[in-house]
Amino acid sequence: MTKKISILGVPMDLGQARRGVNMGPSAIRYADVIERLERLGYEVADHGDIEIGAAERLQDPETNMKNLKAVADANAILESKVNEIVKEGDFPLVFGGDHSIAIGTLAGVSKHYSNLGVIWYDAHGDLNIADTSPSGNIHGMPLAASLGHGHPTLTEIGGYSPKVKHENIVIIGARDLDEGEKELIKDKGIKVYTMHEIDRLGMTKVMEETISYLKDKTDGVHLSLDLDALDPSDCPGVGTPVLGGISYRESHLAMEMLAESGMITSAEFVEVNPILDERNRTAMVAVALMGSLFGEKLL
Ligand code: 6HN
Ligand code: MN
Ligand code: MN
Ligand code: MN
Repeated sequence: MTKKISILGVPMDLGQARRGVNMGPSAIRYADVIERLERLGYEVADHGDIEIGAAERLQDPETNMKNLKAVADANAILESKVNEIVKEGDFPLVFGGDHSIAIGTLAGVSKHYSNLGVIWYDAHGDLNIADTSPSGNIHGMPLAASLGHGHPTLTEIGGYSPKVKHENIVIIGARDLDEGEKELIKDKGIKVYTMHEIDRLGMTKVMEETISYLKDKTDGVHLSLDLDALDPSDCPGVGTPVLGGISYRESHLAMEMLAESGMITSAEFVEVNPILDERNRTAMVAVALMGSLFGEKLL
């Protein structure tokens, strides 16, 4: 991993319905992320927050998506900022905001790799398109959009599509998938470790398999970590909590194994909503996981 980390905050809350997730980047900074990473020997540059437009009053009648234009505009800006960071040779570390921002992060990163891998650590698949979405919320669509599925306003951000191939992604922690998402997973043979596999195999095996699945066929790997992958008892501050999630300890182990693999080239931590949280706990978990991802050791 490079020794320079560039942080970008994306106070996006237009990809879903619960206000407060726009304060995620502040909550993560308040949990002393910069100090934590600096202690590990990194040079950390905080590029501040991207500006997010206003919510649209009406759901787009044609597409059934909420705030399509504002979400797309912010993601286009995010794409160019992330692109610059990668060009500089720095490690892009993005703080959300809701998960719709993964569209822009991946658009900015993927043009620098011919075979980008993605680890999608999430209770959800985020594989909806407007037609399969039960909510019209774009935060349920970013992985589909990055694979080239859905509305061109989302798939074409950065001017190219797709950003990632179906065989280069691994979803970890899934336990709430919509029907259309399940079909896409089966149809394309997408690699998914649901909670069932995590219980059955244990996190060690899941991460060993994930790392060897991606290692030889990718030239970079992006980690997109939605805090709702973790159990709500560890991370209550998320907009779409789902019971029966990955524990804090298992997540630490997963991050430590990714650190050892040396394969992660960019990362984002999303869906931290301090309004729904208990004493900033979810942001603190996010920062602790970042510590492990960047090589923190207990001894
Ligand atoms: N997230 N599958 C549901 C939907 O509305 O499409 C939930 C999506 C949650 C998205 O947590 O990033
Ligand atoms: Mn998500
Ligand atoms: Mn590419
Ligand atoms: Mn989720």
